[in-house]
Amino acid sequence: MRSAWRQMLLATLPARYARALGTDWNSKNEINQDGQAKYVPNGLRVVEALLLEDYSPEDLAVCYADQLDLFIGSDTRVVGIHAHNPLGITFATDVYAGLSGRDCEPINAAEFRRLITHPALARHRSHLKLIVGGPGAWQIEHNGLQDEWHIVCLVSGEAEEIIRPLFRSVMSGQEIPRKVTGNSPKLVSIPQVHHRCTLGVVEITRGCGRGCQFCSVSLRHGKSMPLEQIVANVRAQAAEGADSIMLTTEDLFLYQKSSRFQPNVPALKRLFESVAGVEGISYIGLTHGTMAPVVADPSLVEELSPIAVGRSIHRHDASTHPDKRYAMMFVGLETGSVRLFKEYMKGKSYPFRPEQWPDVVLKGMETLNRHNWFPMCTFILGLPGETPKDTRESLDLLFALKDAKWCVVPTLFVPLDETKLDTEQGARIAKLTDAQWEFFFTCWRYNMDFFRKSTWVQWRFNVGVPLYYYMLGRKLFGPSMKYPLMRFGHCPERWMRNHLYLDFSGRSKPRFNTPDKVTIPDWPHAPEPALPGDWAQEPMIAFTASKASLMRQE
Ligand code: B12
Ligand code: SF4
Repeated sequence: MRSAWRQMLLATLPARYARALGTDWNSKNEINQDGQAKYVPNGLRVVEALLLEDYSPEDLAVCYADQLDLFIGSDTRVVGIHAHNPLGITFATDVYAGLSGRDCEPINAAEFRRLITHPALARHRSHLKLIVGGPGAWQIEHNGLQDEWHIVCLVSGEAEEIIRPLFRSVMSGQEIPRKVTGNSPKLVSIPQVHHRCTLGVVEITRGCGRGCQFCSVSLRHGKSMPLEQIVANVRAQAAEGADSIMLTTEDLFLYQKSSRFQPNVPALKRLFESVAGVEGISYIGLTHGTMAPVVADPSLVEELSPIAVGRSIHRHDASTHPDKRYAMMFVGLETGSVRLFKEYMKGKSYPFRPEQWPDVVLKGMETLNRHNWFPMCTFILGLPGETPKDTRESLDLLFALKDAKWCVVPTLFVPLDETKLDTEQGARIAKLTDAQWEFFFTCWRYNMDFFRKSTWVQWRFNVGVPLYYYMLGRKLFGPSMKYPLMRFGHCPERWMRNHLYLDFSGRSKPRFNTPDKVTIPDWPHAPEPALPGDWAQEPMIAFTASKASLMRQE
């Protein structure tokens, strides 16, 4: 599967219906002749590269759950598992599985359970130690499952500087702590990867610096990877058959930026050209980006488009590119409420003021769309203290984006571990207000209208929606979801006019309009968000990503 967008969405679906939905793809992962995984998440490849500094390739295997029996034996000493989202309790994931009832596990969680309870691990428990690390490792501690799953050590945070001593301790028979948290490593500690990563992930920057309070990666120190290392990692992907690369970053426009969040267009162009120039690479994909740089420097998107759009794997009829290609990038919009924006994410709009956020979003979307960038944007519902007025402001912004070329994914606030909001209450789907339901299903109505490939699909949804409501939705969530859901099912707007906040019947106009220009304010007191990192002049080196996988030590 080459579509990140599809993988993200499928991770969130209820496992119980995976087969019916055609998403029982986990066991179809590609493997090498010896049974090892062809590609795994980049974080796991980083772990592998670090271990290869101390052990020989014969001492180590990287595989999927289905091949565990081939690699775990009486001489296995340690098994390391990568956890991206092991219990499915991050933004978005449990929301969509939750629509089918509280006891419905998302696919991510069911697959992780299948891996961690694998009989091969149980059979050899007496002589091997189980270590679990990765961005979702915190979820296991959060739900108190470390002992039930016999995990000896949970590794959180960035692990470059702790992996080797940790594994050496295990191999020499020493006790290891129940939990280790890694700090941001020096750039030189991040190794080059040896093998292929899922989706051809190649990290180009790490960390962010805009300081959003709900975000875990905001705590990572900012770095740009050296171009030589990026290209070497791209070559490692191509050498093992990858034809597409996913440039991985919290914000594409931070790559080699100056100290004031100013995009470095020449460096970005060099990056794209260098990656596109590697033999065997036909496609380039992107992970994340922010809106503010797009508005602050409109030439940026134009300059990058020949490769970002021309080498994209995505196509859509709405694109004006000759091959109908469009560049896709994840962009966190999160809210239309300036009050919530100021409270939790004011660095996101820099160099613009938080009050300019709706204008930045609208202008940024216009610029992106003009150059055939159709972003996948997230909003967070239920941020701590969100009022109906805040939700209505998000609806107003959503209304103004009605004709945009994009995908919009509503998520529910989750207090991620080690973020500034980690002690807050998470939002619950069963407690969504009328306006939040309206926001939720209006987003999916937009997506259905923009991405629908056939009227047959839409027709099936239109029929399925009332059936879902009367057979399940009403019982699980009450009447608040009724009219928003009917909008998703394309019921005539005139039936809903008196029940919903936004009126799509054409009688009212959006409150916000795309401005001609958004002016960068004069900042009298240099209010740039505090950078937690060392974006400045570190030398340069690089790193890696994952799925469910393992290492073995003989
Ligand atoms: C690329 C990416 C994806 C890709 C590819 C995923 C893949 N399977 O490879 C796609 C787009 C498909 C994706 C999907 C999802 N993702 Co994602 N993804 C990322 C992203 C941008 C980069 C990951 C990466 O390669 N990082 C670089 C490596 C080096 O970092 P790392 O993985 O954290 O690894 C380090 C440590 O964690 C540790 N480590 C890793 N593995 C192991 C294993 C062991 C044994 C040990 C000891 C240590 C260890 O060592 C590494 C070096 O320090 C991150 C954000 C980020 N910048 O990290 C989000 C991120 C990891 N994703 C996230 C989420 C929520 C998801 C989804 C669940 C989204 C959704 N649907 O709701 C899905 C799940 C899909 C799945 N299970 O495969 C969250 C995780 C939050 C959490 N768990 O608390 C993150 C942090 C983004 C965010 N800010 O919210 N993702
Ligand atoms: S902009 Fe905010 S949400 Fe995005 S990575 Fe940076 S801190 Fe996290």
